Amino acid sequence: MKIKGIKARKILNSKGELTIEIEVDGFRASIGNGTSVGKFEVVALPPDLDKLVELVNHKLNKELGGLSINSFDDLDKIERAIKTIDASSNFKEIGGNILVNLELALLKAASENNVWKFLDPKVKKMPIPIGNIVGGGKHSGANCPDIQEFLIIPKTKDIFEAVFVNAKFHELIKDDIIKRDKNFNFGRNIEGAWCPNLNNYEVLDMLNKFRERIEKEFKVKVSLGIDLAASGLWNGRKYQYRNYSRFRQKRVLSREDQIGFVKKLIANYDLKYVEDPLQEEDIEGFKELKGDCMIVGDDLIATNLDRIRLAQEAINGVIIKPNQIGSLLKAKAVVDFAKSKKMKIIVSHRSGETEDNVLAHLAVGWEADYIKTGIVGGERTSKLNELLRISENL
Ligand code: 2PG
Ligand code: MG
Repeated sequence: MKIKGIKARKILNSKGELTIEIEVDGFRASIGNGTSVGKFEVVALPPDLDKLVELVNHKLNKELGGLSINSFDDLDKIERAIKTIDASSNFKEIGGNILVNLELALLKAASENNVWKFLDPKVKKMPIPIGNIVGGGKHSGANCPDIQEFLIIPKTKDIFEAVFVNAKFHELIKDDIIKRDKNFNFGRNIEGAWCPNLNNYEVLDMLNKFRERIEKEFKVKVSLGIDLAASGLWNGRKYQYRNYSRFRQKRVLSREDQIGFVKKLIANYDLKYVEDPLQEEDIEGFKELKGDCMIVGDDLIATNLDRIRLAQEAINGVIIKPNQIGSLLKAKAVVDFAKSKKMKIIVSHRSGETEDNVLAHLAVGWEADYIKTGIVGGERTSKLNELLRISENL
């Protein structure tokens, strides 16, 4: 396809913040923004959004208009042109979200909304959704647990079953939360996960017990996982907890204590997935945790090929968030490298999302093992529902 027109507009994300969507020949794309943003990420959006809209509508529209995009690799033409506008290493002038949204809109236009097929028409498997059941950390209020995400992974290859079991787990556990937290008002955090006034252990105990009920009722095994988003707990020297093992019990852990704490959680709760257990610079610490449990790098890697090369011995799973690096080509290079090292691929949303469902297409087209897309709320279910639609064609 030949680009006829590129347009940008300000829209709202799920947190009510302004973000920018890009439209190419009538096809729109917008990817999310983070709340717990890692230090190795590029700038998502520079502060002056009006200036960005202007830049896209005039300069980019003029310079890129007429270019042909007929394959994923053709995005290179776009990335080279962008470099002449913003040559900084962290895209501080133009922002990672603008670049990724532009590329996604181009892929939508080139494929008439069949992005997954455009990426790889021969894909054979669907990514399994990881459900975010209970939340804490930076995604929730101060009386919630310190761990950012308490996750479940249904052990099934049937995508409908996986989506359904995650949703049922989230819906039915509400009654158990009410029993444990008398002040619970059905509060949900920015990703739709419940955020009760409970400490980290209480939540894990509850999930562990509850999963037995779900496994029996729906005949699907369910694994537990967590995203500690530990850079958010790190003050530069220690890890700071506010609801450690009792509600409102403050606790400070050294690096060694944190490693011991995570090892205990993995053993005691049979965790199969642990994301960012340590702060984003501690590659050596991640190595100490590697074992049977999947140890996943999010802030640690920031979808950056140099970072994953450095940390390749330290993790066996990697989060892919295209706006962390501001380039679909670079994100794909991380996917390819991770696959060559037999790591698991988890394509992930951000905590501030839009209703765009294109993330589901990336996860399918890149044959990711898992997709993280929260749990409920239109901006989360839009991706899950799109997975169900895509699966009809596989
Ligand atoms: C994470 C993400 C998504 P954020 O830490 O994995 O859940 O959060 O988008 O706030 O970085
Ligand atoms: Mg994370």
